[in-house]
Amino acid sequence: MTDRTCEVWGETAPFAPGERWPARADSYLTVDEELVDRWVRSACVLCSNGCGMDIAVHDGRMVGVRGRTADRVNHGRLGPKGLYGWQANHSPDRLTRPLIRGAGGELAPCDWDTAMNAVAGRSRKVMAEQGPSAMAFYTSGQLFAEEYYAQAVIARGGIGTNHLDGNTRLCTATAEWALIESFGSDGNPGSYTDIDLCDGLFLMGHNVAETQTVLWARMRDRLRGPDRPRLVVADPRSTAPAREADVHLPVRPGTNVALLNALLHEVVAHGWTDRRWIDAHTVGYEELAALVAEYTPERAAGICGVPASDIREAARILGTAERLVSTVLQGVYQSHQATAAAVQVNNLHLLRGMIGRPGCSVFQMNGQPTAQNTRETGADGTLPAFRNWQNETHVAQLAEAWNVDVGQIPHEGSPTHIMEILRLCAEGSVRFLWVTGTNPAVSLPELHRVRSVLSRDDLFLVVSDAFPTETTALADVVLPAALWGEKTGCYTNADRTLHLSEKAVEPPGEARSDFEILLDYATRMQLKNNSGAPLLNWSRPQDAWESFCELTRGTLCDQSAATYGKLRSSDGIQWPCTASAPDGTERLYTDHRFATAAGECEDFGHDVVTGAQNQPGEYRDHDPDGRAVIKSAPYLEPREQTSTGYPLRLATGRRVHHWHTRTKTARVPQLNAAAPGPYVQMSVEDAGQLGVRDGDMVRVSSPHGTVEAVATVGGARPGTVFVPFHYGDFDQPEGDTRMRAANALTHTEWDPVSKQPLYKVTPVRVEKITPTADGGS
Ligand SMILES: Nc1nc2c(c(=O)[nH]1)N[C@H]1C(S)=C(S)[C@@H](COP(=O)(O)OP(=O)(O)OC[C@H]3O[C@@H](n4cnc5c(=O)[nH]c(N)nc54)[C@H](O)[C@@H]3O)O[C@H]1N2
Ligand SMILES: Nc1nc2c(c(=O)[nH]1)N[C@H]1C(S)=C(S)[C@@H](COP(=O)(O)OP(=O)(O)OC[C@H]3O[C@@H](n4cnc5c(=O)[nH]c(N)nc54)[C@H](O)[C@@H]3O)O[C@H]1N2
Ligand code: SF4
Ligand SMILES: [Mo]
Repeated sequence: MTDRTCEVWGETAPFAPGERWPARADSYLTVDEELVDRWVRSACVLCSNGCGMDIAVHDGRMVGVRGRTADRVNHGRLGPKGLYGWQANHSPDRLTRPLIRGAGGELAPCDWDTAMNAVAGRSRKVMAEQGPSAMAFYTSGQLFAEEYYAQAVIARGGIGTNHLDGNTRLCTATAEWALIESFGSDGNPGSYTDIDLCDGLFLMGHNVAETQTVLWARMRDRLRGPDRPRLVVADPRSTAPAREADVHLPVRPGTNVALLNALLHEVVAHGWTDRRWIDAHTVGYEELAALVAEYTPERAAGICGVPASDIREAARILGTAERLVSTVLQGVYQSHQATAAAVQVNNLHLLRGMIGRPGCSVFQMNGQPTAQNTRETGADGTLPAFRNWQNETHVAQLAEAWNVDVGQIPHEGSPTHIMEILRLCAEGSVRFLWVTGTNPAVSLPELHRVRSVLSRDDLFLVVSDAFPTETTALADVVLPAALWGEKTGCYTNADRTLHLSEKAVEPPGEARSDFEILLDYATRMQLKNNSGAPLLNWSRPQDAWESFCELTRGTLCDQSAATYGKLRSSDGIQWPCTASAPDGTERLYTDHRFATAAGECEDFGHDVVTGAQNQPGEYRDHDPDGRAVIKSAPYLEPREQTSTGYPLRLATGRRVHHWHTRTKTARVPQLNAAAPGPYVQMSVEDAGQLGVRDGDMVRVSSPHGTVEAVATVGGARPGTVFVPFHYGDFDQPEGDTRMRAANALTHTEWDPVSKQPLYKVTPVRVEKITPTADGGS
């Protein structure tokens, strides 16, 4: 079989607008197909694309995967992570027993009773001494919906703390908030089938070819087919999509708002707007038009470092396309002014009336496979099923569904974001933190600070993971978790497609699903509803799913007809999925009525420049009542400026073969071999000036820390440095003490609206490390 770590996207299958994307059955098996005992329905969990796949089982073990050709998302295709990634489940160093830190300071194996009694016992002690707001939970974008919902009910309805967040905060908090600010609610309006129909495609800070390989295959097959869409890519690096683009805008990192304002300037100036549509379905147009009038292509060219003529040409493509699809991801979300920039892409679609109809959508993209569910179930910065914390009726609905008092559910302020939770830990006011399915000791910014907070003596740290990680090393109790394939649950991809993933094999040793662990905790904590019954009255994930779906009834994300039975017989269903739309709904807002009415909206929104929260009274007085809200913003410079000491800008991010902190992909032979170590990508010009050649060892320094790795020269605009954030120290070769984690360089700062940390605008300098005579450095 072809080595798909090299042939990342596989063969092209060009297709014309409106045709079905040809199917292709990708598979990888480690045994002969005849030996497969059964195929178990699932979907990939190694990015937000959510490709439908089956897991092959032989003798009680996973032995491979195959894409499902009928699935609406991938038509059978799988990328390298999807094909090979499952092998991590078999890693010999899986956590198979709970661990507890003994008097000597070492983590030692123990039984579940001992571990869970320690967790519940400490919870009760902390709550008795300091109250529920000394308790915090930090979850994931990689568990299943049922698990997040259990977590949300425990924290918000049972413990009564507002300190519950997900690592989705680092990931797609800005997607969530950009959708809320413009349309009143989370949930991407369009469908992947819009890619099959579009004649204009805009990728804004999204390296889709490496980060959602199957989605790129779909785009590429349109680009290679008849009537190809015209493609605009904004990215400081010449990524694979940039190389296929009609216009590539290699903007200076951190200048997105200036670029987008100039593109909107051109759209308005040339009358590429749909005024009737704007007047009927939006508010805020006049302010935007007045503001972008100042942003000529020449002015933006000076800020962004790209030719004004290219900005004009890009605007012409976006302004004259008849069916436009735009995607936005971390090049926007992890920069300063993240939400302010992301909503400008929504505005492009609103100005052109290109939303809620075939071939037209903005995708505020997701990254993690189940981040959408973290957001929908209320396991991050919003309440479950898109309930607005400032809307008393919404909070009362939750209290009724859970049969608890309204006062039990904290809603005096916006749910606490992780960077704030860390600050509370550092201050000693949070003394219990349970981290599930995320590795903050590598993925949060300003690592030395994060690691020192997580190591505090007065903080009881519980970590649920499947592998030993940099974070489990700091824990007081480690709980061994079952992984995907070893448990059942649902998740939703970036175009609202739901899949059910069934348990294929038993977890190793004593590992348990997060669902079981959370139910056990709720029992030990004796969490009860007002009738004295268990607050989480469930025994199986299916019970939690049914309960969650009931809570969504009547909301934008209504999933009341998406039963396990329905999902078992489907090839991916897009919510809303209701009695009147049992097979799901391809597009939201087809009637051009948005979710902005005061009684419906998920949040009253913010000033996208300052982050100031809108107040309910003020919102109701100017109720947009179903119209989308156009929010404008002037360009502001990043707070941390480049200087003679730190003349370059560091953008951190991803490469195709690795997943995040590599806890899975470092344990997959094919993927690890394809990308064994970190590197520092720089422009030919900067490297030339510093005398750095490809393969030289370099040191990158920021005001916050230092990283050392091999230089890769080329592919970035001058002034930009790129370091993948995948490499921590858990598998660092013995004796090698160099810091490899990109987050040693980043700092503690976040977007004022979404509270997403800034990972792509750090000022740095690069120096060549001269090898010493003995070969060391
Ligand atoms: N292989 C792989 N795939 C993944 C993941 C993974 O770890 N590995 N993670 C998944 C997750 S959780 C996420 S969130 C997604 C992220 O997916 P992406 O957002 O596509 O990935 P990144 O590499 O973080 O950043 C995208 C691009 O932003 C560009 N960029 C940097 N600064 C700027 C700027 O100021 N303006 C613009 N316009 N662009 C800029 C970078 O050069 C980079 O190419 O990927 C998902 N898919
Ligand atoms: N510098 C920099 N930093 C970044 C980013 C960047 O671009 N640059 N990107 C940010 C983004 S977008 C993201 S999404 C984050 C990702 O950051 P993390 O969430 O820290 O990354 P992962 O390595 O995916 O960590 C997930 C952990 O959960 C475990 N796990 C997997 N499945 C399960 C399960 O079912 N149950 C349990 N209990 N554990 C499980 C895995 O073993 C792993 O240790 O990093 C962020 N940090
Ligand atoms: S594109 Fe994403 S979901 Fe699809 S196979 Fe690759 S990693 Fe998995
Ligand atoms: Mo992410």
